Amino acid sequence: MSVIFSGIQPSGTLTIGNYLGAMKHFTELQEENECYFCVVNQHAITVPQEKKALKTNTKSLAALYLASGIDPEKSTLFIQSEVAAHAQLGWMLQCVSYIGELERMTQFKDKSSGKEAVSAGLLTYPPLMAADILLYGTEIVPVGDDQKQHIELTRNLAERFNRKYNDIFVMPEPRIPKVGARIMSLQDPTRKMSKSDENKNAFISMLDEPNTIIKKIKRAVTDSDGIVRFDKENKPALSNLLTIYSLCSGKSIEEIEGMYEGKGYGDFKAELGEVVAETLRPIQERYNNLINSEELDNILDHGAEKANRRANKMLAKAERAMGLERRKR
Ligand code: ATP
Ligand code: LTN
Repeated sequence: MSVIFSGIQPSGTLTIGNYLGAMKHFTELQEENECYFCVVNQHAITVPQEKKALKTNTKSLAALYLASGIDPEKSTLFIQSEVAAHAQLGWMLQCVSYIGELERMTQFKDKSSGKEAVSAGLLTYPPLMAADILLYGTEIVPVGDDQKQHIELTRNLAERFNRKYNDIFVMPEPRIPKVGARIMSLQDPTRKMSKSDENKNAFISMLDEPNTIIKKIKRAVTDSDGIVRFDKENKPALSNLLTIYSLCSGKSIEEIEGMYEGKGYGDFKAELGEVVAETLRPIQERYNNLINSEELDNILDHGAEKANRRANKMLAKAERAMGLERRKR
């Protein structure tokens, strides 16, 4: 039994990239482990968010966790801002971080490039993420490929803190899926699918209607040779669609290539649309039952209580180690 922690930002409606790269794997892990799943709303405000949308997206993400199979009896599901220890330890870890190492983070470079105003929070995002992870004694962090660098930094900060103050933090390991760790944009296969993409045709949202899904896949960019074959180098767009097909249907890539031998992209795309819509259908049904229910609020209240209890213990240890506590608690 290991301690597992992961977080997702409520910065829009989740895409099938978030689902196939991260969320889908959370439900498997909760059977055997002690799991914490978090809606990281304090991470979302590192870039401008509209107040009403942030509130809606926060609840919607919590409902999607549950709809995709997170069981509140087995896992702790909570909202980051409802557990103050995250911001508290986050600050302490900012003071252990160097500006240079934060400036080297790819996500910071991507999200700040070309922007006129960049918040200080966007730069100090990784120590807050490190706090999320380290507060629970986390051993495994299931994430998509893009988060590898942040987990490496978390390990460096934990090691630095342990060496300098006291050996209190557990070293976390990333768990990145072999297939689906980086689902690409449907409009530009060189960029990852992102829920904050301005072009809505670039991603499939987990709450898109079947017709929208089918349309978006029809419009997805391909290439001109008309052969359904996996070749990441030379056919990145087709390879991305094949990956999505395989993960949603449970069929192997070779099997799918065989099914479409001698057929064009039209048939392949139409059937892929159906397969994706069918994967999301039961999740959307459960989501619709949950989104306005009192049950959702009760689960989140209970989750925050459990997370606070656990996180405050590690926070007290860290404060003691740094000399921030006046009296022994
Ligand atoms: P944004 O698009 O707003 O920057 P994001 O989708 O990149 O957000 P999160 O919502 O916080 O970021 O990501 C949640 C999880 O989904 C993380 O584990 C991340 O690695 C994973 N993830 C994000 N995009 C993809 C993708 N295209 N393919 C696979 N996994 C992904
Ligand atoms: N940085 C992540 C979201 C995130 C996270 C976490 C993931 C915040 N805190 C803790 C795993 C563990 C992202 O942008 N996808």
